[in-house]
Amino acid sequence: MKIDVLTLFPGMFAGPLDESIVGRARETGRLDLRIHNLRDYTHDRHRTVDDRPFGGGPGMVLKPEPVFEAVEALAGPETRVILLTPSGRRFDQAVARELAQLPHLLMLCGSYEGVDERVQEALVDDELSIGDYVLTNGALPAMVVIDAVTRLLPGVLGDDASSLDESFSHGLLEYPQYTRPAEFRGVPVPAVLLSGNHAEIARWRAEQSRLRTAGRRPDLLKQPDGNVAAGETGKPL
Ligand code: 4FL
Repeated sequence: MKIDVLTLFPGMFAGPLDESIVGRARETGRLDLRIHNLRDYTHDRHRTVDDRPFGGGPGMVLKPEPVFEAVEALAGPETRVILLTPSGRRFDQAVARELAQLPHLLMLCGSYEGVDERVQEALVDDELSIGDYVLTNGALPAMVVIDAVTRLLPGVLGDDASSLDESFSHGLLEYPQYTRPAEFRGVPVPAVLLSGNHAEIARWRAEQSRLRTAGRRPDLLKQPDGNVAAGETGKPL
């Protein structure tokens, strides 16, 4: 997959996307990620990217000209142009799965100020929010989306760390995990996990997932389309 990012803060992307699984996906060519400075698409001496809002009010608004020029230079017919904004649809695992199927994403990071509405109208295919809070700009949300999408790309996770058997792929929270030692500071690992009885272990884990989800995230049990387990098998939770 190819991902282009348009941002006022390209330096924020150095580091997080060079490490770990995303770093390896880039090294192996499964992710072709390019970070672009929106200021490079200005032409005036001050490299102006924003201006005061018509109608008054606080803050500044991203000007349309550099954004149009950049998107027209970077997007093709296969591109999904995504604006990261607190007023977008909520990003979740289902959206990550949807985006992971696409050949090319162009992610536009707004500033806290906002973007001239003509950009959304003419250029943006999809507006995404990672949650109900306001950040200083859209760079961190873009990195969150890139991370969640990259680990779903073919060949990025090994069989060991398959994305199929994990939290949210079933629409439920993950069951508790333990590793050695079998007793730590007087606290034992649940005996069933040491039993070698794989059917019993699977039953215990499913039960733990259900209890955990009901206790911590009852909202997940109520939204049918976020829930792959119910949606695909029709089985009751
Ligand atoms: C974007 C917050 C997506 C949450 C400021 C500029 C934001 C954001 N999700 N805050 N963009």
